Amino acid sequence: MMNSKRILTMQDLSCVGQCSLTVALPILSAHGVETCVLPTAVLSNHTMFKGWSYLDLTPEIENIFDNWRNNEIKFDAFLLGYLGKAELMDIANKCFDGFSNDGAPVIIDPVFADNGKIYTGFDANYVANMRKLIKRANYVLPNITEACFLTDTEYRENYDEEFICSLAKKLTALTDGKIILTGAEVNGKIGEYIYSGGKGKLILHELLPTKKHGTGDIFASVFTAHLLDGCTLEKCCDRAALFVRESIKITRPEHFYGVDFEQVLKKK
Ligand code: PXL
Repeated sequence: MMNSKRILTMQDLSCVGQCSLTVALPILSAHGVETCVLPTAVLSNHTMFKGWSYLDLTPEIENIFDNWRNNEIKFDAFLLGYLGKAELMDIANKCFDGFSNDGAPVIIDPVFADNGKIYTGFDANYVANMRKLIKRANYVLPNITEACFLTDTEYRENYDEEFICSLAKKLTALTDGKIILTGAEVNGKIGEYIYSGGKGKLILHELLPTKKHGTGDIFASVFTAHLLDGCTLEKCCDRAALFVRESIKITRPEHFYGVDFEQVLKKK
């Protein structure tokens, strides 16, 4: 299907790491979406390595906005991932205010925690600002850990559908957007809990024995590509989860910092 949408994805550029922009850009482009980027920072590599350099691009963003304004550039959708600094959330709001075409959806993957822990470099202030930012989201895609932090709920290793549903309901106090809780592990499977219009639905897929870095960013990108194609939320999740599964399966076992998603993209 012809898709002439122009999306802006705002996240960091990790030079090495197969995450954030180096995932979103190829995946969205390959799905036929014109993909523009707003890099929030340049990192030598993502923060799961032993060390990294970090160039904050926040001071440049006003210049970028000035030029977009002068050139009358607008976007049909926004996908936000790892931002890096709390002050970027206000900037994100300015970006939606200034550069949205009518009805442009805002898709936010909060990206600040996983497996019960907040990522290095983030703190309670970042979470507090993210709580405010997701108010603007039409679609918000936290994992279970992020949903717990956002809703001040104690994280649990093991949970059931009722717990997931309670997280989704608590999130409705923070956003009117549709909620897609990702990485929900129940009954030996993994899936998403879609909560929209007061109704929740858990969809489950095969759970693979290995967890890999960057798969959340892949999920969000494939999800967004299908959303812009007009697919149902269920189909967006199914496609995104399948893409992640195929990426994990194809990845060389010795590859420690990401997944070989390029091999999956090549086959599409
Ligand atoms: O995949 C999420 C992500 C994105 N960008 C950077 C990260 C991480 C997760 O650790 O460190 C820089």
